[in-house]
Amino acid sequence: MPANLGPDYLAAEEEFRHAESPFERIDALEKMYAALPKHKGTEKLQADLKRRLSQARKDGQKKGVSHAPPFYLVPHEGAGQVALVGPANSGKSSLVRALTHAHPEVAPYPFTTRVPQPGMMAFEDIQIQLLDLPPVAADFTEPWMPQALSRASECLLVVDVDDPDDLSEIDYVEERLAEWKLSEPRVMVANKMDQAGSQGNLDVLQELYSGRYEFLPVSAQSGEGLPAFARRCFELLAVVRVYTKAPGKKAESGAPYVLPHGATVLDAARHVHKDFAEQLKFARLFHKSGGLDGLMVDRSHEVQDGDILEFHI
Ligand SMILES: Nc1nc2c(ncn2[C@@H]2O[C@H](COP(=O)(O)OP(=O)(O)OP(=O)(O)O)[C@@H](O)[C@H]2O)c(=O)[nH]1
Ligand SMILES: [Mg+2]
Repeated sequence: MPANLGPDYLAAEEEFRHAESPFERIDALEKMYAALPKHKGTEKLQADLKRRLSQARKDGQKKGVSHAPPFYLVPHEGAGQVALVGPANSGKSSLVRALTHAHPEVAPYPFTTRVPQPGMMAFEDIQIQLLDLPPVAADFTEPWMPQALSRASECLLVVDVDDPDDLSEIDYVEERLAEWKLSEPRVMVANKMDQAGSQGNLDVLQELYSGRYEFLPVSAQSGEGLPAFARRCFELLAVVRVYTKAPGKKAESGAPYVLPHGATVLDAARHVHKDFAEQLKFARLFHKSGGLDGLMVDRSHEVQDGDILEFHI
C-alpha cells in the first residue's frame, strides 16, 4: 500500500530539494522522518530515510559542519520569511512585537537587537514569518547580515519618518545591499506615523524616492497601517492559498496549502497527496467567494488565491 504522505512531509521533501548545505539537508531529512506516518506501509521509506540521514550527518562531519545551522540563518516557517532591514532605532523590533507573539527587546537607544528574531504574523488564515534583524548602520553592521538577508523571501526597509538622519541612513543601507549583491527592497515602511509632524516628513520622503519605493506608513505604537502591512507582505510573497474538498462535501476548513504564483492543479495535488498527483484525472474548481461552481479543469490549470479544488482520480 502506498504511504499516505501528509503536507508536512511533502513540504520537508521540498525543503530537502532546495537544501544548499549539509546542515540544511540534515534538517530537512529530520523533518521528513518526523512527518512520516510510522506504520507497516512506510517501513521501507523509514529505513531509507534513516540511511540518508546517517549519510548526511557523516557528510556534515567530514566538512566540519555542525548539525545546527548558524544562529543567523533562521529556518523559514509559514508562507514565507519577510526580513526587516533598516537603520538603528527605526522600530523593526517594535513592529515584530506589534504584529507577532514574539517579544524582541525594544529600547530607545540604538543597537538593541543583536541576533535575528523570528515571529509569526497572522494574515487572514495563514501565517507569515517576520524576521527582526540588527540594524544596518555606519557605526556597526553585523558581518553575517548579507547571509541572513539573502535567505529571506522578501525584505522590507524600515525607517523612522521623524529621524533627521533618514536620508544618509537610507543611502547607507542601499549601498550595503548593493555591495552584498542583494536586490533593493520594493517597500519602505515609514514607521512612527503617530508622531507630530510625521505626515510632512513622509511627504518629503515620498517626493524624494517616488518611483523607487512604494510607501507603507505605519505606527508600531498606535497600530496604524499594520493591517495594510500584513496584506502587503502576503502580496510580496507571491503565493496563492488553495483549499481542498472531497466530492459532495464542504471545503476543508483549516489551513490552506500555500503555493507559489503560477502553480497548477497538479502542483496542488502533489502537496496534498502523492497518489492524487500520479493518478489525477481532473479537478473540479470552486472558489472561496462562491464564484465558481465546480468547473472542470485539467492538471495544467493555474490555481488562483482562494481556489477550492476537488480532486478526481
Ligand atoms: N512614537 C513611536 N515610537 C516608536 C514606534 N516604534 C518604535 N518606537 C520607539 O523607537 C525606539 C526604537 O524601537 P526598536 O523597536 O527597538 O527599534 P529597532 O529598529 O529594533 O532598533 P535596533 O534594534 O537598535 O536596530 C523605541 O524607543 C521604541 O519605543 C512608533 O511607531 N512610534
Ligand atoms: Mg531592534
